[in-house]
Formats: sequence, structure tokens, C-alpha cells
Amino acid sequence: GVAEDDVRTACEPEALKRAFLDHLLYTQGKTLEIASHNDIYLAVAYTVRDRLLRRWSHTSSRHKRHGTRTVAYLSAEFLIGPSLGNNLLNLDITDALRETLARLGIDLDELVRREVEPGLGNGGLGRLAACFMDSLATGEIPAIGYGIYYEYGIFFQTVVDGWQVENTDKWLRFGNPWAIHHPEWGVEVKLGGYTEHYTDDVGRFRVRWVPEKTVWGTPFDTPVAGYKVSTVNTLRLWRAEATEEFDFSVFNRGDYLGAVNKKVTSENLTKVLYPNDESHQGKELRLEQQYFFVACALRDMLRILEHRGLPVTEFPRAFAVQLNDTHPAIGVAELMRLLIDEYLVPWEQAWEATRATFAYTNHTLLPEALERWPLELFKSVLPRHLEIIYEINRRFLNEARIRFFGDESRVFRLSLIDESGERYVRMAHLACVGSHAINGVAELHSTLIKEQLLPDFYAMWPEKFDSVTNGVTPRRWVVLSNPGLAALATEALGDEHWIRDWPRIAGLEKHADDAAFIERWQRVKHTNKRSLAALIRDETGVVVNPDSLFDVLVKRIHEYKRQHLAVLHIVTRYHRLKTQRATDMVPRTFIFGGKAAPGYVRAKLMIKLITAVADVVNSDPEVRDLLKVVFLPNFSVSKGQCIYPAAELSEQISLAGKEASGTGNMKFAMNGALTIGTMDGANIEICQEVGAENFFAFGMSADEAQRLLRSGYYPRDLYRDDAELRAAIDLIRGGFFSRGDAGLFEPLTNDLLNEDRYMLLADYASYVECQDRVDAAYRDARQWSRMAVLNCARSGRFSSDRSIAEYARRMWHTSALPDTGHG
Ligand code: 26Q
Repeated sequence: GVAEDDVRTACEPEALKRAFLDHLLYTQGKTLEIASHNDIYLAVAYTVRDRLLRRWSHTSSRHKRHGTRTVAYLSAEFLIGPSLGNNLLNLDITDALRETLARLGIDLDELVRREVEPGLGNGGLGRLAACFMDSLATGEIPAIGYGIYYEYGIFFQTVVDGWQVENTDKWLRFGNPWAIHHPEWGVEVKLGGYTEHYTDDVGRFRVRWVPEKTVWGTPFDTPVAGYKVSTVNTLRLWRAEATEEFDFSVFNRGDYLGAVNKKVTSENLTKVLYPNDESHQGKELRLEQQYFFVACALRDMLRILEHRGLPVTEFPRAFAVQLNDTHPAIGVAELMRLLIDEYLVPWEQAWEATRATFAYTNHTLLPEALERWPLELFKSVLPRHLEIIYEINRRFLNEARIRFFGDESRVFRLSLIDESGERYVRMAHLACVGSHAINGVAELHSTLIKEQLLPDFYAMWPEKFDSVTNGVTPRRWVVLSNPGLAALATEALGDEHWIRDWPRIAGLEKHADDAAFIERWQRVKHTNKRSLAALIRDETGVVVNPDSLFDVLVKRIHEYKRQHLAVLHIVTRYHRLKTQRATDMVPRTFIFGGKAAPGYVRAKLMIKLITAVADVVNSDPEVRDLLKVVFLPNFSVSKGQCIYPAAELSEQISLAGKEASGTGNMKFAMNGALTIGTMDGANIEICQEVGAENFFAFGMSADEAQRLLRSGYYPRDLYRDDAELRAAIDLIRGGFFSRGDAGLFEPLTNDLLNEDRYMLLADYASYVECQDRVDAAYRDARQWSRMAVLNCARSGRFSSDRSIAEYARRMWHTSALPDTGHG
């Protein structure tokens, strides 16, 4: 493809300049003299997009010609982050474009820095989908990501008086140059209504779904380039609008305002991303969103199949559909509906095809996060799907009765319908039954799925259960975010192969004892810390010391992630400083970031606790620069890119057994931060890889935590018996951090003393003791940096390239389709 670059898409400086100026004038309608920052950004983006599209059209025709299996990654979230820098990197035109623009007086790096990112995801799950899209393209695996083109992404967080305030994220305000709208590939999606069973004119039993309403879905395609390969895959996100017939019918009745109103209602469907992760609420609009994008995706796959001249029975050979959690699990029933009702495929054959098509990734064990839809609600939105689910369930339970002869309680537990109280559809059960493969996202998590979450399914189909440990893309999380480290790695390793083959980073290990290398490593880290300090000053006004230990906890705010355990530790340090002249303490800067779901009152109070402690500690002259606490507002992909490279200590302190994997932990390790963490999620594997001597492990194991909980857990006893813990909790609940308002943090402190579901008090002593060992280790800067280098060098397993290779081989049965240049 690249060889055929024409005058429009060539990558030499002259061609880039021509293209940029053309777009500025003919797309933006501006000359350089009057162009705004946004005009220039858009013209640059269009210049880059042209080059993506040239490769994209080659990739599409190659995929069509070869007819290999395409991965369809279905996800309600894709948290892709800013695009410009990443596309330049993957197209390998950063330097050429930087030079070209510099000659026109334009600073490319500033354009990259100021890009506003689409926040089309909540956190880990959405970001994982984005890393996977990068690795799929880099691995040249034919793939399409399917999701929702939300008009409003995750809210923009500000902090007012220490409290989180949510602001709307109207990310499309200045235009989105990366996506191309394709109204011609629009599809109609039915919702609500009822079904009619009838016999057709040739005597077949048929079902007709008579919907209450229909909406029109149209795709926005974002090209996703692989790193220095010609493959460009597609991220296809769907937007809902009113159907035309629908409008006409109302117009004809003369109800103009009514018609406009219905149009608005249709558009509501993809208006906003639900900002709560890990807590499911049975909201009708959310179910409609899920069905909407899945119905669009499957219709689109059928269109592609037809375009390739293949019959519908070839569906599983043409597509491997991966369900990113249960959010798209309705796809199982939808594919069945399409095959049975519309293509008249017999049930058994349709079911076999469906199972061969789908695979399901679980991302959580938390009971409150498992999706269940009240039966009545489900029926009112998807009446036909409920019938199909009943039939899937009837056949499945008959199979289970034979397999588990006489064990009706097991059949009850396996059912797709929860009948223990109010009746619900269990989406995880639907996903399990309808998939040929089910996986967790880290070793421990996959074990717990088999033993605790879905033991009855595991007993029935042990061969379906698998584990694929998450990974993150080293392109964004090292090369783009940490250019200093990237340059050092390339120099030390002699080439850039590590960028596409991350395990080669192991080659840094032999430099871990080389004083000159360590010195350069430290300079890189220090530079990154200075940039983060500048960002912190700009955003919060707090001045932090770049020579202090940067101790970072960034992730969604949740009780199970235990940000308040970190606060207890900080308060303990503060208490030591005030009561003992603890002058030998290592100066630390504690950096927090993360969003709380707007309706999650406790999590918002945890933010207030962090900022309240920060206010007191930061302004106490006695503390000097031994302790600084900052809450950096609006943690996002862009913020992450500034934070991970500057971090020295990565806080991964969830209660063991609660964090499915974590992926921030991997970004930190790759950037040479040491982890202080529990034996939870992928922390366990990170500890294994980097070596226990280079990892600060603390707290109970998942087993120990469960045993303690079962044998009777009394947090108040721990409070009574540990003077430092008591002092910390008493300072908080006595109102010391809330101007005497003793009631403010009571919901948190009372809970810790009485229930403490996430067992902070049980892990507190171990955590504080471990933090003391961190201090001791940090005092020896050479030794600390050595450990940091080893963390990076031994993070080879945590590239999403490895995760994708495992999915491709074990669940998708698909492989790379590289561009040989020979057609
Ligand atoms: C569900 C129903 C209704 C509304 C919202 C939701 C919803 C939305 C987002 C439920 C869950 C999420 C996100 C979950 C998530 O991010 N999980 C994280 O996934 C990461 C990638 O596998 C893991 O590393 C984390 O451990 C896990 O918490």
C-alpha cells in the first residue's frame, strides 16, 4: 500500500505541507494568517486521516479478497484517548510532520498536547478495548470494533471546595476529524411492542415482531492504524437517530411538534455514556443502548457477509464475536433471532452457529456489578428476545437435568432466569450458554470465576473456561507518554524492535547495574517528575517537590479499591510527624486521581476525605515538604500519559479477590514504578514476573480474606488493639480534617468500625509496615532505580500484543493477515 502513495497521501515533507495547506483552505476555509488553533489542528488531523484512509482502503480490499475470519470486538466502551500523536507514531510520520509544520511556524507537539480526547468509556474496561484495537491492528489481525458513538462521554470532573462536581463532556463541540460518518450503511433497529405467531403462506410457523418504535442507527468509522504496518482496521461506533418512515407517518397526521419530539426521543438513545462502572442499575435506556449497538453490529456483519457473496450459514467462519463483559450479551439472542426469524435457519443449526461465533470475557466478580434485567422491563423492550431466551433456557436446562441427574437445586442456579425473588434475566448466564469460550482477565480472577462465580457452568463445561491476562499497548503507554524512556531503551537495546515486541525490553536487565545507565534512567524519571509537578501546579496550585517520592494512586474511586486505606496511611504519617519528631521520614508526594460515579455517595465522600486531608497537611508548616497530598482532577487517558511516566510508587491496594485484573498496574510497571500492592488481580502476576524482592506486597491473600470473613470479622477489635490505627481513625472522625465537623466522614468511619466490607482494618498494619519498607528502600537511590529498571525490563508479559495473540489462537482461531505487497 505504502508504495502506491500518490501525491495526496505521500509522506515527504513537501507533500505533507501541500496537504496541510490544502485542508486548511479547502476544508476549513482559512488561510494561515487567520486560522485558529482549532482550524490548524483540524487541517493537520485531516492530513493524517488521508494517509490512514489510503491504507484503510487497501486493508479492506485485502480482507475481502482473502475472506479470512474477522474479529468483531463488541464493547459498550472504547476509551481511545487522543488520536493525533498515536496516529503519527503508528504511521511513522511524526518527525516529517513536525519539521514541515515548524517551517510554517506551527508547533506540532502543542497540537498533540492540546487535543481533547473522546471520553467514550468509564475506566479499565473501555481502555482495555482501546489497547486491544491497537494490538489487533499492529498484529495485522482483521478486526472491527463495534460500539456506541455517545454524544456525551464520561463527565468532566472538577473539584469545588474539595467535592467532585460533574460537568458535561460535549466532546464533539469542535468537530471530530478522525471519524467518517456513513449514513449509507444505516440500519433500522426495532424496540418494544409485541410478537405475533402465525403460519406463513407455505405453512411454516413464523414469528413477527411488531415493534412499538424503531430507531435508525448510522456508523461513525474511525480508522485504527497498526504500528508501522500497512494494516488499518476500523472502530465502528453507532449513533441513533429517528427513522424516516417514522417521521413521515407522524407528519402525515399533521403532528409536526409530535414528530420532532419523537425524533428527539430517538436521539436520546446514544446521548450519554452511563457513568457508573461496577454497579449495575436496571435502567431501560441502558438496555436499549446495549441492544441498539449490538443489533447494528450484527446487521452490519450480515451486510459484509452478503457483500462478500457468502451465505448466512458462513457467519461463524467469517466472524469471531468477542463480548466485552455482558454489556453486549444480548447479541446471543439477537443472532438467534436473525437466523431463525429472518433467515429461517432451523433452531439447532442456528444455535450451533451462534455458539461457534461468540466468546465472552468477564471483568468482574462483584455481585452488584452483574447485569440482571427485571423480566417485565426486559419484555417491554425486547419481547421477541425474551421468548428466544426462554427457549434457549428450556433446552439448556433439559441438558443440565440429564448431566446433573436429580440435582434440581443446581438447575435452579444455572437458569438464565433468576427466580429467587423478583424475576430477572441473568446476562452472564446468557453469555456463558451462548459462547464457546469464557475467560477471566487475570489468573486469580479466572480461578475465582470457575470456583465461585460460575461453578455450575464450570462443572458442566470445564473446557470452555480459559484465562487471558490483560495487557496494555506499549505504543501509547511508553513510546508516546515517555519519550525519554523510549529513547533510552532504543539506545540500550540497539534498535526499536522492542516497540512491536515488548518482551525484548528484557534486554534492559543487563544494564541494571551499569552506573551510567542508571544515571540516565534517573534523569529521565526526574524530567518526567518535573513535568508532572508543573501540571499539578497549573491544575491545583499546589507546589510539589520533584525530589520527593512520587507515590501515585489513580483509578476509579471505589470502596473495593480502598483509596481510603491510602488515606489512613497518610494520616498515620501525619500523626507521627506531629507526635514524634519523625524527621527521618522520606519526603513524599501522594498523588490521587479518579472519578466517582455521580450517584455513589460514599465514593464522593472519599474524594472529599482526600482533599480535606490534603488541605490540612499541605498547609501545616511543621510538615514542611515531608508530606504533600494532591488530588489531580479529571483523571483521563491524557492525564494518565503525564502521570505514569513520573510515578515512582504505584498503589494497587484493592482487597484481594476484588480487582479482576487492573491495567494501570501494568502501565506503572512498564514506566519503571515499583508497586505496593495486594495479591489481587494481575498484581500477583506482576510480582511473579518482577520478583518478590522488587515488589512491595502486603495484606491478606484472597483465600485468607475469605476465611477471615467467614470465621467472623470484627474490625472494632482491630481498632481497639492498634494505637496508630485508632489515632488515624479518631483524627478523621473527630473532625480534625473537617473544621470540627465530626459528622462529615462518619458514613466512612462508622462503616470501617462496624462492617468494613473491604477489610481495610485487617490490612492496615501490614500496609503501614510495608510503606516503612518503601521508605527504607527509597533512601538508597541507586538500589531503588535498579529495582525500577528491573520492573520495566520484566514487564514483557503485560503488552496487549501478548493478550491479543492468546485470544487469536485460543478463542478466535484467527491469525495475522500481513500485507505482503503482492496483492
Ligand atoms: C453496567 C450496567 C449499567 C451501567 C454501567 C455498567 C458498567 C459499565 C462499566 C459496568 C462495568 C463497567 C466497567 C467495568 C470495568 O472497568 N472493569 C475493569 O475491567 C478492567 C479490564 O479488564 C480490569 O482490569 C479491572 O480490574 C475491572 O475492574
